[in-house]
Amino acid sequence: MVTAFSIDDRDILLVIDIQNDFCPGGNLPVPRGDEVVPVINRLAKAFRHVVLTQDWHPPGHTSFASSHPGKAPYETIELDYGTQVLWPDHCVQGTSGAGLHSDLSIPHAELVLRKGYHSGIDSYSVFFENDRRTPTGLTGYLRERGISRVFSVGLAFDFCVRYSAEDARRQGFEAIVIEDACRGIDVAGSMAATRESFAALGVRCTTAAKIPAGTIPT
Ligand code: VGL
Ligand code: ZN
Repeated sequence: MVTAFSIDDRDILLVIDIQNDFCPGGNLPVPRGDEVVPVINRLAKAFRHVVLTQDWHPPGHTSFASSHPGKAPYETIELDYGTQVLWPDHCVQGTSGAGLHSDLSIPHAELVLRKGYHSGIDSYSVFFENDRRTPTGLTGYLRERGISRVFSVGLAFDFCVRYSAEDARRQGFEAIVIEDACRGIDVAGSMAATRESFAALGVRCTTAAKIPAGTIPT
């Protein structure tokens, strides 16, 4: 049994893409995506440092099936940087679908990081875009602030949470995913692939029960 984590100032909670479009009723709903909101609100009270992220696409983004005539959502396409899953239009900049879920309540969050704003590149990871070369700047932000452990939660487990946690690990942080504060999409075996990849890369999984209750903001 894993003992409870002790959370301190070198830890950060990365709250990934808790946006209306990824919740039931949105344009790219993750099944039961909204269920994680109260769990994340509670977890956030244990972390002095919290970063929120938003998927933030311009209209006509290359990840949208509608940008590729004859293609349907959830099909794949080959782009310069490799295979890309095509999605329904979602999280278009400035729309209500791109907004954070209205029940998310983390007033002490220190940064809201937007990603996916280059029209020709998708960005699942909050560290690097899908070309695997274009940085978002988050590595430098975390290093400069003395962070050593990155705890990830949010949507979707098998896309943005997966790629973010893996990149955190590759960038030299300890990476922990709080599984019951995530929900997945599961396209073509992506849930199983995520678990295998986490094991290979040293991304650890835990549950919200292993994070002691916190009282931040005090
Ligand atoms: C995501 C698909 C497309 C995510 C974002 O947040 O996991 N998935 N864009
Ligand atoms: Zn997206």
